[in-house]
Amino acid sequence: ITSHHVEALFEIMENTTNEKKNYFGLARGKNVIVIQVESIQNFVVNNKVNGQYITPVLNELIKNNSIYFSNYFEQVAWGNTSDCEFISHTGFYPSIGVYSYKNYENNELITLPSSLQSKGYSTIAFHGNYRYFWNRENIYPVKGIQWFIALDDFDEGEVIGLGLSDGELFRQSIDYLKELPQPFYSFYITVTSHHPYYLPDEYKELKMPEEYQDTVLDNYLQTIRYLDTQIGVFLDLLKKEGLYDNSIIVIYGDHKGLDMRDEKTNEVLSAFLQKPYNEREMYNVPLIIHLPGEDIQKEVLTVGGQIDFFPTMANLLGLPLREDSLFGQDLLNTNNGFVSLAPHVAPGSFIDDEKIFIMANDGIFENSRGWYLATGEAVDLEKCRAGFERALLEISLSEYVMKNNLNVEVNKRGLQYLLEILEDADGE
Ligand code: GP9
Repeated sequence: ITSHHVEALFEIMENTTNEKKNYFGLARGKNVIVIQVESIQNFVVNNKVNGQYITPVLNELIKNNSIYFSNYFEQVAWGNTSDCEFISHTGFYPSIGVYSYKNYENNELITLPSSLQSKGYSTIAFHGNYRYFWNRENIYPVKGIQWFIALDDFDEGEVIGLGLSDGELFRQSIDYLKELPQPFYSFYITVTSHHPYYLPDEYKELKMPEEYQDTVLDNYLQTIRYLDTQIGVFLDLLKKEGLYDNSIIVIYGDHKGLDMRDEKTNEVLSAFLQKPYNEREMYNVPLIIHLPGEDIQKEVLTVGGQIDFFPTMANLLGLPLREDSLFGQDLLNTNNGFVSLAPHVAPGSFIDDEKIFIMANDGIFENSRGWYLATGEAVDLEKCRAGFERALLEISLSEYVMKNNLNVEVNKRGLQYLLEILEDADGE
């Protein structure tokens, strides 16, 4: 990386930032409840199987007092679920070396939870698996999460698949929430919809058509429907305990559940969606921000990714953030989406509001694929070169900041600070 590259990046970023801040501070001072859902993809939202809605609770939520980001994309690398946490909380890319939660465990970080903590919030995370999974126990304090409630802290309860069932996780968490000083930031990592999507029969609510019975799609949709039902139960509990009205509830998907590279999965998904199951569908996860009491019902179509979560939330919560200190952008204040995709396996891939570009496995630009989102028509690859370069540059710069433990400085001084460092290096 040279200072010349960084300057070029600034130019692009400047053009993508709007001057006026819509929705700034709309949720200031509210409790924040974030549910990071295992493997949920956006195609399940407002979609039916055999005449039944897959996610009736989420669909209702979207219709009332919510902002729904329907063109939102996963950006995880080796750390999968934990990378989603890392990106969403920091506004930086995941490590493309060892997974971020290991690689950056000794860093100093400015994150969504730490920023809220410095404004007087209590911060807590709930996860129904072991505390050492993905090194969470060591990095959560670094990220400003004060209490981490993991499997051994919960009472013995229902276990499904990878850990405590989603229903049990939500139910048991209520006692902690009731005791927490408010406002609080409460972060949930669900696991029941984890591959291979095992669910006891008594919880299977969807009647699947014969052609999908016992396919991966059947199992997947059943666990997603279970999650949806449990979110409904959780919302009722929050209301009963008087915690709903003064909270915002945020729900998003961590990463894909169904891999298009698996032939059978691809076949069944393409049949179900009645169009080719490709990267556009696979990487698309939902983001819903539910704001009880706010007269708002909005679908954001701008393309965004997990890297945009921190700036978007910071705006809603009225947290002052330098616009030039992160790679993501506030999705409520831009019409110019850009998301770098698959940073570890196909770096340079990206999606913007017009097109998607997928870098070839052999790393040769000319062998890559790109198409227009509206028509599916192939795009001239030269039209993708600028986005490709931007994606690569953002990933390398982010890695540079994290490797050199510069996150706090960059948050304070902006990426301009990086430019100065690199200029010095160029001069040497
Ligand atoms: C376990 C859970 C699953 O802690 O977060 O992680 P994944 O295997 O999906 O990365």
